[in-house]
Amino acid sequence: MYSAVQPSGNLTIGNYAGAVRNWLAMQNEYDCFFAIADMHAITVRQEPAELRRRTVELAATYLACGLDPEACVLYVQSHVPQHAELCWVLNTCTYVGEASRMTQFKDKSQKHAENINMGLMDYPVLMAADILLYRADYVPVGADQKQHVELARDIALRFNNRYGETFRVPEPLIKRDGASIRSLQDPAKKMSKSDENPNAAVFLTDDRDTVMRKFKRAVTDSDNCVRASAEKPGVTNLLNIYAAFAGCTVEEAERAFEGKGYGEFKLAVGETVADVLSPIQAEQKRLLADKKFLADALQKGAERAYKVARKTLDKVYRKVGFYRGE
Ligand code: ATP
Ligand code: LTN
Repeated sequence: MYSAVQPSGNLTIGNYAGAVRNWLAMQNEYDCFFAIADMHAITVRQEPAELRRRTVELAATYLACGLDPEACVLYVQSHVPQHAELCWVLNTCTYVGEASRMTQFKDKSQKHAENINMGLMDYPVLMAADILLYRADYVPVGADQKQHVELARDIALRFNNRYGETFRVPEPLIKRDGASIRSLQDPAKKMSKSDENPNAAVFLTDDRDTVMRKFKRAVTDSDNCVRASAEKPGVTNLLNIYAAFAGCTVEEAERAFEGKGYGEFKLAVGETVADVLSPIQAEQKRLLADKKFLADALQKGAERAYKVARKTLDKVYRKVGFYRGE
């Protein structure tokens, strides 16, 4: 199992509901690799000191959410050089046409029109390298990353056809509930940690008052009936969030709020989210006070990742015909 998050900002409840939450149950069942994708993060401009700080903070968040560095391999992508090396080889098995058709590339090109760099287009190929290096069968992600995992599958199949059986062909694992949390200010957009409107996203670091305020201001509609439907994207989003954080289904949440108004519903969503966040925040704070522990844990993670990555890359280099000395 392989997944990653970019240290491009504070984690949102979207990242938690769509990704990290689902990893917790899996860490004891599968061989799991979870990375901090700092090489992906620099495809949009990052302030170097901030990127460094966010990388450690993300490690602390992973642990605070309940990932156990003994049970899974937790590491920073740039600590393992094979990611960039495999990406180069996979670039030669990826067509410019398919990379430029990726939805995220098109979205980010629009959002960062002044900086459409090669890395932005190469993003899914680096992601394929991440996944294929560890021979992952499953990739638990939010719905927005499905297209990228599918591209990784195509690249793996293409390489295997050209050079002989080398890679496992991965599958995306996308939970129905919580896979696509929307912006609280514009449900047409996904909630994103790099949204410029601070009220659009609830961050794992937001205190109770901030969480309550953001939900209170969340966009809904005027009919005051708590039901999920395509015509009510704002309320549907809040129901999804409630279900993900209360640990129930959307149908159960609808039943719980039958006959109740939006005011009461929004309060309950806020309380439920804040109740999940407060122990995570306390633990993150405790962990961040011990930088040495975090650095050691990440170094051990990188060593474990490196062993697997090196083996795969050696095999790839042999398959493509790179001279290895004998
Ligand atoms: P950025 O805004 O910097 O592009 P992001 O918030 O979209 O970042 P990523 O680092 O790209 O977050 O994603 C990390 C994981 O969280 C991925 O598995 C992704 O699918 C998931 N994810 C991101 N946003 C959401 C969301 N709104 N709902 C559910 N899952 C999400
Ligand atoms: N692009 C992913 C983060 C990511 C990832 C991965 C996810 C980088 N490498 C490998 C799954 C597998 C994102 O969530 N935006």
